[in-house]
Order: sequence, then structure tokens, then C-alpha cells
Amino acid sequence: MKYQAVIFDLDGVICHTDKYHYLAWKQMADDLDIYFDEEINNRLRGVSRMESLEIILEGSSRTFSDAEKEKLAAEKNERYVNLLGEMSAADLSSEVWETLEQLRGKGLKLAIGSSSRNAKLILERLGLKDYFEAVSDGTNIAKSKPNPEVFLKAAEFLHIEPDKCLVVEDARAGIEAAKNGGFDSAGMGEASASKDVTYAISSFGDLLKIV
Ligand code: B16
Ligand code: MG
Repeated sequence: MKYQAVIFDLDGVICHTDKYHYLAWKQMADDLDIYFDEEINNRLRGVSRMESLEIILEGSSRTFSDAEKEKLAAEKNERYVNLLGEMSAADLSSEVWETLEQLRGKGLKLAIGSSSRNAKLILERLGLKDYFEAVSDGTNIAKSKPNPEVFLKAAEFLHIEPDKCLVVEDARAGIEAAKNGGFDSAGMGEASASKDVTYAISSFGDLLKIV
């Protein structure tokens, strides 16, 4: 078997918290009278909270102090975390759940590689708190995707070399991160069109055809 482990991005792959990020950022953009749409939102996929804020603020003619930026990011996160309160195990699709179970049944180790500092809370909401062998997230990295740190840490936690791990991503930045770290990748949605993707997949269950 080519792969010994699969490292999953969280937001946009395992679950659809991307819609909550969008709503929370949209509220901020509207309050500041900044144009924000789905296309700009796509640039935020896999990117850290502060880098996401910088991208949205490009749409404003005024400048913001570091203290203002910290406050805006904290307020956005508060709105986002409130929205996460609406999530439960029912938000985990049966396709994702059944695919995870089958991958595990094939003897693969499963891990999370997410930029989010809320990853553990999301896993708890989905009923997946103790499901993955390793969780590497925004709380254990200094550099966000396209830097490979988050995936390299996941591989290190698993004690498996990058070339034996498959990374699953919905973000172009994530596919680039995988490539930079020496990982093969499977790209969904936006990420399936990345020039760096190893396998373009149209649905989560397609992973079973790869491994
Ligand atoms: P937080 P992923 C990423 O999660 C999101 O795609 C991205 O939109 C977000 O800005 C980032 O997490 C940080 O999230 O504000 O919760 O720390 O796709 O890497 O699982
Ligand atoms: Mg993602």
C-alpha cells in the first residue's frame, strides 16, 4: 500500500464550517463598509485568522492599527464560535463518516492538519474528539499554509514520513503546503484545480479509489 496515513484538512473537507467563517467575516466587512463576496472568501481558505483579516482589509481605503486589527479578529472569532454552537454530530455527513471508517478499516492512520485554532472545539461538536490518531492545528504552528508546518507536525505526531501520507485539502494554499512538505495531495472543490494537486477528487468518498 502506497500510503500509511491520511491527513485531513478540517474546514471545507471534514465539515462545512467555511459557511460560518463566511458569515462571521461578512458581518465585519458590512460593518466597515468593505466589499466582500464568495470569491474573496475563497482566498481565505486554509489561511490563518490574522492573514484572512489582512486580505479583507485590502478592500478598505483606511489603515487600521494593530490594536484595531486584534479587536476585529477577536470579535469575528466570537461570532464564529457562537455559530459553531449550532453544530452537532448531525453535521457530519454520512459520506464523510463512512469513508473515514473504511479508510481506518484498511489499516490507515488518520490525522487532522488544520490552520484553525478552533479545531479541537469543532471536532468535539462533531463527536470526533478522540477519533483521530493525531491533531495538528493552529495552536501548534508558527507559520500557516502554504508553509507545510501543520502537515509536517501531523506526520511527526504519527511517526510516519511525509511521502507515506496523503493530505486532503479544499484550499489551494493547502495543496501548495502539502507539496512544499513532500506530501501527495487530494484536492476537493477549489483545490482540485490547483496545478500542484496529485489527485483531483469530486467527492470525499473518492478517497477510497486512491488509497
Ligand atoms: P480560526 P482549515 C482554516 O481551517 C480555515 O479554512 C480558514 O478560513 C481560517 O481562517 C483558519 O482555519 C483559521 O481559523 O480563526 O478558527 O483559527 O481549512 O485549515 O481547517
Ligand atoms: Mg480547508
